[in-house]
Amino acid sequence: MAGRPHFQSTPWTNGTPQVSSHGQRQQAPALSLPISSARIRGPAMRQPREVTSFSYDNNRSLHFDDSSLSYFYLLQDDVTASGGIDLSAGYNVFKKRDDTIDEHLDGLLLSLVDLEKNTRKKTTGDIITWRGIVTKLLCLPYSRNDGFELNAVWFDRQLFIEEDLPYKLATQRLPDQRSELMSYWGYKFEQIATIPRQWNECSRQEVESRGQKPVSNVAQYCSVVKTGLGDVRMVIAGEVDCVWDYKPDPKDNVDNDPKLFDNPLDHYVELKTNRVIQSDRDASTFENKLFKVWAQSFLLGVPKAIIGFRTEQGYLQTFEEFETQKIPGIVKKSKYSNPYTTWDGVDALAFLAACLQWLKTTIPRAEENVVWKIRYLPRSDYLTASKTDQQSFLHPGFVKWRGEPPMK
Ligand code: 0WD
Ligand code: CA
Repeated sequence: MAGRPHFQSTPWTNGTPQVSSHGQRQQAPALSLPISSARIRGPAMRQPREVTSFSYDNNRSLHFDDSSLSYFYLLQDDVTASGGIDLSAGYNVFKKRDDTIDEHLDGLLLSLVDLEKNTRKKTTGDIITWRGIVTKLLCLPYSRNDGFELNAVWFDRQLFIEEDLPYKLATQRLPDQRSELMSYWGYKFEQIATIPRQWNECSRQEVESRGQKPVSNVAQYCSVVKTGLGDVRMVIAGEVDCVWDYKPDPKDNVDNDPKLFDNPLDHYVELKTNRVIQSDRDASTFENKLFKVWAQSFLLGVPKAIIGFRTEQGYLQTFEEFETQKIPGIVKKSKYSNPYTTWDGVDALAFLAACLQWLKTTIPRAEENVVWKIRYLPRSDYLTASKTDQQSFLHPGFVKWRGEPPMK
């Protein structure tokens, strides 16, 4: 599959008339990417590689270490014996992060400053962003109902992309009580399925009382990964829920020999909850969700997802492991897959490759510090790019660091 990307003949840009899916000619907006046809088939993939990691503590302070990394610990017997673990427990004392605070790319950029101070090397890559943003782009061909806006800026010959939080806040559906509770179940599951250090380093008390403390989504552990698709190299950071067993210490690790290298990414696990599957409809909904789990985990090189299945009332009944690389096949083969929304991982990646290439080549790289807006309007077929007069959103500490002579 790897090798020279094949460019689809459909041009992407500059008001070129596009043939819509109905065969009618439509005028594309300026600087736009047609989502239904933009593809680079069989793009070369780079194996994701962790370059650093960082943690937010329970007060949302940043630490350039693995202090908020969790370890998976959940026994099926414990789940079964309890007759179902109540995931609503402690909802009234949930410590929820204020998601109206705009953090831009701050955690990621400051972790790069820390890394680069230590290595004395600039972190290479064309695009630097959060994993969640790339997940949105990867899923876009199959996920057309929600609009979004991104801000993008070239700086120091790299393209930085963030989500526009004011747009997100202004357009997101106000969560009703039930969806607030359901999202709490996800965090509660993370809490009861993990411990703060390896099992043999935790006291029995810490292990057994892990479900008693208030749930918080303030602390997070993030991995920063170099990866790439087609001609575009990326540095992406994403939250990692836990490790399966342990995280290899880079100091003890051999990374110049692939046979001896204990890759930290191989140990990571994504946690999710889903309702227990009782009907074809449940199965079809679950398979759509699995595809998003695949997209999210695949981008960061997370090999495993563990899904906690809960009842309609939020009682955890069981959990199951899914290997990330097997998910597209599972969804494709399943007789439950909804014929109207057949996901295709290969096609989604072909779109992402075209999309990244479009971003890299459309936003003028000579115009450093000019903020561009990337827009997707709900149900439209285009991603558009336009120039703004907004101020750059890059953290001043990062800008200052990159401006210092030793980095050049
Ligand atoms: O442009 C920005 N300012 C963005 C910042 C866009 C996307 C994410 N972020 C932030 C997140 O708050 C987080 O600190 O980046 C960091 C890493 O995020 P990510 O891994 O790129 O985000 P994503 O892949 O969308 O989500 C992963 C997890 C979620 O878990 P589930 O199981 O639902 O995928 O990150 C958490 C959430 O647990 N998360 C959040 N938690 C609280 N508030 C938020 C949020 N706004 N967004 C993601
Ligand atoms: Ca999760």
